[in-house]
Amino acid sequence: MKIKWHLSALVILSILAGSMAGRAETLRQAAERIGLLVGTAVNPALFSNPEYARTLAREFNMVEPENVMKWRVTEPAKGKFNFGPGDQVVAFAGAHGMKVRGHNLLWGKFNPEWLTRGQFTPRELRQMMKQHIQTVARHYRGEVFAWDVVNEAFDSDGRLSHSIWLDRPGIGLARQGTAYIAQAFRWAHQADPHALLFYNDYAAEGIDAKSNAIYAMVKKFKQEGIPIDGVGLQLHVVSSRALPRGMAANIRRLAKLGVEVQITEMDVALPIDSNGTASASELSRQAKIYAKVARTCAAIPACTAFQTWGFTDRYSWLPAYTMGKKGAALLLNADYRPKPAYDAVIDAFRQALQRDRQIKERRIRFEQSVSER
Ligand code: 9MR
Repeated sequence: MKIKWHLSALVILSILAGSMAGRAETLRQAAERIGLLVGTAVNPALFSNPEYARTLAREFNMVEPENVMKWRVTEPAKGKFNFGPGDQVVAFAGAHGMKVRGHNLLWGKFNPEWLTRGQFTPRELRQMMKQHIQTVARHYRGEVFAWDVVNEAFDSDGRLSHSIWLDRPGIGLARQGTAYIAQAFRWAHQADPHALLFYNDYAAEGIDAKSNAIYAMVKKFKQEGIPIDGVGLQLHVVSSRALPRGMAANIRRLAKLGVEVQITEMDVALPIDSNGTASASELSRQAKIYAKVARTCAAIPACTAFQTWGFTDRYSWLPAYTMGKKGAALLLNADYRPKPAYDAVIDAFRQALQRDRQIKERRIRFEQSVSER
């Protein structure tokens, strides 16, 4: 009788604990012990799915809308703002004690057609850029703690990408390099003086032409008093390629300029079969890649957040983007079960604490030094 009771209790317990049975702590708990934000991109249309919502609230202490704070959604017609979906993200975060990272105020791509096809003059564009940045940043004042103010403005060779804001036709600063980016940061700061303001980009995590250009920009902004607080390193990586060299050195040199670094969009794309499944060896290769990035970030006080671009393989931008060739890129599989990468990231956070018992305090101190700028 007793044995039977124990058995059924065990069965019930493991059903309750679901896929997390046997694990000592969640990602969120492990991150909090080292003062790190652990986040994910989210889609508020999925909050009504109980498994999505439950997993999200349990595993993360930060969320970032994957799409709903982008220009196309927030200003779908000129001067008409739509904050509904973004507000849902803020409400979810509030209900579960999570922070909200805003993404993004300005980007040269994926803008609404009324804007890209509008044939506006530089003067008009300047006015629209200011209005957009300030209306959105003001709406979320006190709710979004950090903004990607400008997203993906550089080419891989370190030159500024052509865009509607820079030179097509631009806001009137076409031959002045990063001046339009500086302007975006000034306007965002006016609208929300307390939000941390980030420049965010991909393939700029190691030391190369692109990250050098970003470094040079941040240095210049700091010298000129342009309000920049951080650099977002996206970390969209592919399992078949080695991680960029010099990531720790890149983070450290940015930190010396007095800015935070956040890993903002990590995923590790694997080759998948027609069911979306990756091989066991690919999954373990993926775990190693995640571990390396998580270890690097967790150990450096200036690295204040580790975020992935979604959390379940069920919803990832990659399969659609690669026409079914790549996917399985996140920490949980399509059934919300933890993958080797999930355990590897928790282990990385734990190791950071074992190696440096003061890491949490150091991170908090670094954050304070940035917000006191
Ligand atoms: O994952 C996002 C996808 O759903 C959108 O269609 C796309 C265009 O808005 O943006 C994707 O997210 C990108 C992010 O905003 C910036 N860095 C690269 C991300 C993946 O493409």
